[in-house]
Amino acid sequence: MLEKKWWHNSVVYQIYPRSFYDSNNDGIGDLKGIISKLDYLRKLGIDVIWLSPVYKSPNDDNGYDISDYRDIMDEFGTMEDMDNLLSEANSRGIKILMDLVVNHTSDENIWFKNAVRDENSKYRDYYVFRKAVDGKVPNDLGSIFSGSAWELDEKSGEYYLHLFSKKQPDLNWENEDMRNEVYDMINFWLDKGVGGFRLDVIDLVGKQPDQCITGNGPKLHDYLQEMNLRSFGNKDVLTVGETWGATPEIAKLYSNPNRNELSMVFQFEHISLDEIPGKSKWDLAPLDFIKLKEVFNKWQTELSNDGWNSLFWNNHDLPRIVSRWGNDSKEYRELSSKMLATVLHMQKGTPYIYQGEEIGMTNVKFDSIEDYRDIELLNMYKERMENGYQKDDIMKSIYAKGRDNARTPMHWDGSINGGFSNVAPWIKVNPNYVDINVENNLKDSDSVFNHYKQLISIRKENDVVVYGDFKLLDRNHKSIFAYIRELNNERLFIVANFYVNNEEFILGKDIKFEGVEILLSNYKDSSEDIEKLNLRPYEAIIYKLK
Ligand code: TEU
Ligand code: CA
Repeated sequence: MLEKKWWHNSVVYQIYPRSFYDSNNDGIGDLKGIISKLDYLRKLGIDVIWLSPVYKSPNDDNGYDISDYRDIMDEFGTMEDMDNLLSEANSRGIKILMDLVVNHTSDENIWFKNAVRDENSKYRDYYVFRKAVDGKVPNDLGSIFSGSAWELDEKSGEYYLHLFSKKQPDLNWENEDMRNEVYDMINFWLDKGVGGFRLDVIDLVGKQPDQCITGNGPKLHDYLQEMNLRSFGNKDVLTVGETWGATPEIAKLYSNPNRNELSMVFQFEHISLDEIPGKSKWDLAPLDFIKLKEVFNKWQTELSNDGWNSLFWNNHDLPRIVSRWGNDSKEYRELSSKMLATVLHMQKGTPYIYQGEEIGMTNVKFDSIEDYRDIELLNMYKERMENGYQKDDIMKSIYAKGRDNARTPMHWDGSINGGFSNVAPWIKVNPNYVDINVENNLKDSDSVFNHYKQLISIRKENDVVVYGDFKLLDRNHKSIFAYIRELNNERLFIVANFYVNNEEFILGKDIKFEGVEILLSNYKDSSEDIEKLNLRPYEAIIYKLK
């Protein structure tokens, strides 16, 4: 039996501070802006906020390049604002997760500056410097943001490793002093009362660059057990690792409570199902829906009591789900947003909502590459232009997968810039803010916001949503996602039409029941005749079986 934890029935809301709310009209979201919106989040019913990085940073990768782990980014405010955010959130029963980016730092971090300034300083070994090989880079390792993962340090003639941008030098986890400094820093934030951490690309810290091993290196879990022991292990916090390469077997290594590593991980298997296998996220393919069900089914059933799932469609690196796998046309945007939310939130695990998802925000299409800001996308654009790709094709990839889709400012109301700021924001707003915004959502009892709110309260009121077993139904149905959740005598039947055509669903005879009650639907008049359902476009229903 799984020991119960507070984060088992929690719902997390991710804030990308730069784009959430600008309190002082300089075009950049900030901590005071977040504080002023806490009551909005309380209305939604979330328990935890995951804050994307707010530490001091030159913003080569919007804060994922940290120059000082114990200070706050100037544009976002001060440490006093941060302390206020913590106490204001805590007083509303909301915990704050910090984003822990410890695979790399900024090249403007004092550690890296020392490492470059003096080859004999102890900081040199905090990073990964290697001699040139035949006057060239040490090996073929590539950066996730295009090009080589090695950058020349002119001063010494050696190369340093950067799996992301060249302003994000990788830390060397083999170095014990460096690890100790990281643990001290984690304790600094724990002492401030944070509710936990989201660990950025944590699967990379066991890297063995000389063997070209990056993810899932041999000492990865030793480091995590050491981190747990030396920092958050004796605190009742939520820790979630970002692990792109995780399989259920690997996820159990991280999240089996007996192993004292993390509470849970983000797995990305479902997120890669619309790209050409073996190529990059930019190489687009239609979603394989049967595969999607298979992947969820695997994760829902295989962790069992030896680990815990996270549930998400969106984050600051991913396109908006309604544009991706729903339908963002005027007619179907709300219906399909609610359908996607229902399919995800009734599964077993801790759900994560990314800012704007709860009002059905969509992808954006800027005509000009000049309007984009994300380093990953801009590097890819440059590389593909140089390699002779057609500009139209590159833009198609950006529209479908670019990270800036998720990073345009939050839409608060129909006023200029969606009420995010009075001045031109750091990145343009999506022009559809006029319709899609918080104010409209709060006014309308059938809004996407209110659907999310109800999904959260169904989770809170029904243990079966939190702990029930998951059973996928009719796995080969080409349009319908249906499953049963079961705990003791409680049963829920979730059925959703993923597509725009009407679809029929026949319930298996093995499922016995005496009556049904509809807990939630995205249509007003859904049928209770569940033995044979005719689902309308994107119709999604939660039934309680009696
Ligand atoms: O993301 C890790 C990561 O691998 C992503 O950059 C991913 O490859 C890409 O966005 C989707 O293909 C984390 C952070 O979430 C991301 O924002 C950072 O840029 C990155 O780490 C470096 O810190
Ligand atoms: Ca501001």
